[in-house]
Amino acid sequence: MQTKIVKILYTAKDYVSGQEISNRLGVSRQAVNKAVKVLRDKGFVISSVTNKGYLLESFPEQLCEEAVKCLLDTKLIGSKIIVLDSVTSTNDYLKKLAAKGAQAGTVVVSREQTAGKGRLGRIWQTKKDDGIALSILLRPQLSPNEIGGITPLAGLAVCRAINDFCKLDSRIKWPNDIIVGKKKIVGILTEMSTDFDRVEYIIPGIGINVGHTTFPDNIAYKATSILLETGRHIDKNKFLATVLNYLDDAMLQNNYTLGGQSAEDYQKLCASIGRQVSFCRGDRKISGMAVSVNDSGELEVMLSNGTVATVNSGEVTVQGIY
Ligand code: BT5
Repeated sequence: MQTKIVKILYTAKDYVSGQEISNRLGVSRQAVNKAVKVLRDKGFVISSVTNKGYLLESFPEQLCEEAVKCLLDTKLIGSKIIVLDSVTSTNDYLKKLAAKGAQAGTVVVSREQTAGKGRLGRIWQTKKDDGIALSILLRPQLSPNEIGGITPLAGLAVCRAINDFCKLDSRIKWPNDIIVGKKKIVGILTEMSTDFDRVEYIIPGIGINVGHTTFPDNIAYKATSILLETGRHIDKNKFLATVLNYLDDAMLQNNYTLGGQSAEDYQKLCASIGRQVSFCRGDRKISGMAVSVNDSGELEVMLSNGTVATVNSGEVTVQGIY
């Protein structure tokens, strides 16, 4: 009911009487008063004037389920949203829910992670309230060898959400970083569980640097945040809703696979393409020019002998970035 009240007040953009809300929701005036009180406790600023009713003045500063839900325009992602104050890792938390049968589209978002994970056992740092850590549960009808598009599609969606909402020119550093200039603003870690030849679930986990003004010494040279890049504090709830809207669109419109228009769009936003890159094959370090990303999400690199190498995982260093 609280989400519905927020939606009514947000769409009205004017006073709405308690009676009208109770009629529209088929609940008592008392129930409406009670729900408004809960919303105020959560940080919504809702003014009330006798004979006029309620007016939504502003959303909470902190992430809040009702605020995000009211702004969602999705078919799947965000069907359920769990907002946590603190968690070890949103991916780990959601993996446990997924194993117990949680529905596709469930989103876990946390104000803080105490053991945020990067790839290959690395650490992702999420400073309380400065970062947004989120994980999304997907259950696509794909076989494990068809899921290569999920991370690029997630990157494409988040990159567009940042550029649209924050008016930034962020780009994708293949395969899973989003950068502004030469610094990382988003990291993505996709984890999955498979059952023989079927994907049971797949969880893209996304860490976004929002309000950091500083970073620990070991990453300060290569990390940035929305606040550092724009000089502005953003409305986190509106921003998160934008991210989820873009993710829903990217996953469903492309049936979770990269190809056609989405592959073209990815290439355009991919900062690695057209640059000298290096990667490892066994003990050898190989260098070449990144020329494209194929529909499986692999990076194609033109070597000096004219052959094209396909890189599907591991570390790629992009000259001039990090
Ligand atoms: C990633 O790994 O970039 C994936 C990060 C995924 C984080 C999300 S948050 C929600 C979900 N729950 C989780 O537990 N994880 C996911 P990788 O490409 O391996 O990069 C990790 C490296 O990035 C670290 O070794 C640091 O050098 C650097 N790093 C760590 N925290 C950072 C930050 N906040 N901003 C920029 N760089 C960071």
